Amino acid sequence: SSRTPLMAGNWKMNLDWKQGLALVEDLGDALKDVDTDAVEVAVIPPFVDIRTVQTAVEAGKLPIAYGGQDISEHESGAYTGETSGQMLAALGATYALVGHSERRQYHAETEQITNAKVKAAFAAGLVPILCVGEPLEERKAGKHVEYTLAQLEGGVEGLSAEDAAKIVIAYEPVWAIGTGEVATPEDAQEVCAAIREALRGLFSPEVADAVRVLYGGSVKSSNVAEIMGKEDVDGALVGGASLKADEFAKIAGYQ
Ligand code: G2H
Repeated sequence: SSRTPLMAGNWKMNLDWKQGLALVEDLGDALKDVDTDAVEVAVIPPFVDIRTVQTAVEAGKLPIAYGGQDISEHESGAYTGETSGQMLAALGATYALVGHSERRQYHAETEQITNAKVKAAFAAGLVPILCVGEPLEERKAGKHVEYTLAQLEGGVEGLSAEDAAKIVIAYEPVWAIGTGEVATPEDAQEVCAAIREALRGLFSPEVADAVRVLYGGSVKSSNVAEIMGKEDVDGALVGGASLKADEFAKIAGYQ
């Protein structure tokens, strides 16, 4: 396809600024062998590490994009603890992660909130990476596609086709996150294809063709190639395995 693969490393709540700096330096070296024109590489660090990433990128030491793990649905003002899209954009960020299952689970993020955050990201000139995916019970009940598509529809509601064509969707089955349990490539393909098909109906064939759909959940260098071999999987959202420079560079260079 004409979609450039995206390998995004979600550091989650790991690495203080010194550890973040060390990883940024290691990553600069480790990525030297990776063709970063053929695959887009991004990191999604804690907010306190973003300035470090920006500095390395601006110095030409790190050929990657970056983003925030969350974004406020509000523009600015009295929202203690929140980070606005404008603040992320001013740091040179490209992406904002929205609706990660850990946010949905521990911070009660509803579809209404993820939709507001998706819109806040676009309003600030950022690209939202909207995470969707089913818990184990839905998978066992055979309702995983239905459940995931409901999250997708809620998250993209009211978007223009122009914005929708830029969004990134990350399919992360909750039972495969940080558990070492990886969805099979066929599982990933089934839902990623269903997401693309849904986008066709919600927007247009052009939007469906343009949107990158990532898989996330225990992706490692040893399993990334077979997952990436699937037609509708356009990249990976990588958690644990993105905290080591060599491992993340191997994932990015899966080709
Ligand atoms: C899923 C993923 C990255 P991990 O949350 O967002 O994490 O690769 O550790 O399962």
